[in-house]
This record gives sequence, C-alpha cells and structure tokens, in this order.
Amino acid sequence: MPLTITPADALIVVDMQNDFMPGGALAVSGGDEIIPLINRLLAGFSTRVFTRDWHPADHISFAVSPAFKDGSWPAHCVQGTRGAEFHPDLESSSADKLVSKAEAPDKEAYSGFQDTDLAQWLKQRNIQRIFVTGVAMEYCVKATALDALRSGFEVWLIQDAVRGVNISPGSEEKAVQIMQAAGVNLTSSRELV
Ligand code: VGL
Ligand code: ZN
Repeated sequence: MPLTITPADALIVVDMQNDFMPGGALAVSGGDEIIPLINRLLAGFSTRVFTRDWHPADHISFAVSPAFKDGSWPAHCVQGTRGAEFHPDLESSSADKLVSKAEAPDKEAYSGFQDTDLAQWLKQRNIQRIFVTGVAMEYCVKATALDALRSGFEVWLIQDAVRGVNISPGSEEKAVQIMQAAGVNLTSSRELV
C-alpha cells in the first residue's frame, strides 16, 4: 500500500560509513548498493537524520583477534579516520541532524537513541513516523528501530534500503522477525510517494 510522506515523517540513515562498506574494516556486503536508493529517499523527506558509529581508538568492542560478534569486532569507525566518514557518494550534506554514538570507550551503543538527544529532537519537530534505512540490519538498524518504538514513534523499515552483515546464516531474516514482532512495520522504497 502506498505511503504518503508528510512533514511528520523522518528518515533515519544508519551508519553508512566507509568501514561498513565493501573493503572497510567491518564490511557489510552490498552496503554501497543502497546508496543511490537512500539518496533518492532523502529528497522526499523534510527531516533527515544520519547516525554514525563514532568510536574512540580504545573502544571496548575492539578485539585484536575479532570473533565478529557482539563485543568482539575489528577496530572500526574510529573518530576522525577515513573509515568513520560517510561514503563519499552518500548525500550526507542533506542531514538535518547528525547523531554520533558509542563514543564512550567503555560502553557499546548500537542504537542512535542510546545516550543521545535524538528522541527529544524528533519530538520537538513533531515527528510521528520514523523510516529506517542503512546498515547493519542485525545491529544498529535493529537497535535503532526498536528504540524508536520504545520512544513512542511509529516505525517503518524500508527493507530494500537496508543491508545486513550476515555473519551467521539467516541473521538478517531473524532481525526482521524480531523487529516485526516488536511492532516495526515493513515497507519498500517503491511504496513511498
Ligand atoms: C555496528 C557492529 C559494531 C552497526 C556498529 O553499525 O551495525 N555493528 N558496531
Ligand atoms: Zn561499532
């Protein structure tokens, strides 16, 4: 069913940074494929939020021999490095709000709402619906979508504008199921007008 985008809608673009793109330290396969789609979506929203993973060099989630799971990642998205920059093709200059997360060395934070002023900022702008895009489906996208629900927003996952890390088989599908069960709605870019 088509959805008409209004000024009460916000688009959240999650972590479209070089380290999560092919060739990056914690690459999401096909992460760069969704850039043209996200750029098109950005043009249709009046509130555009970009989140970024913004770690200190000694972040607690970094491991010398990473297991590629929660708490054991290769060093990625270190503040001020090229890997932490948004992909150059992404129209990040269109951001109305930039959210940096997981900045404390001793704490992991996957959600753009965790320890940030994002919910308050969105409420001040009278946002009711949140549309989520970006990477990685199983971590920061999922955590951001679930926290958006908890903060009282209606949440839509734009499924063709999201990619997962798929470290374990089926992890993307599982993430979608968890989000859906919690109350996240699924849509695709084709439905948004
Ligand atoms: C993410 C793993 C570690 C993400 C961030 O952006 O999904 N995943 N840090
Ligand atoms: Zn991280």
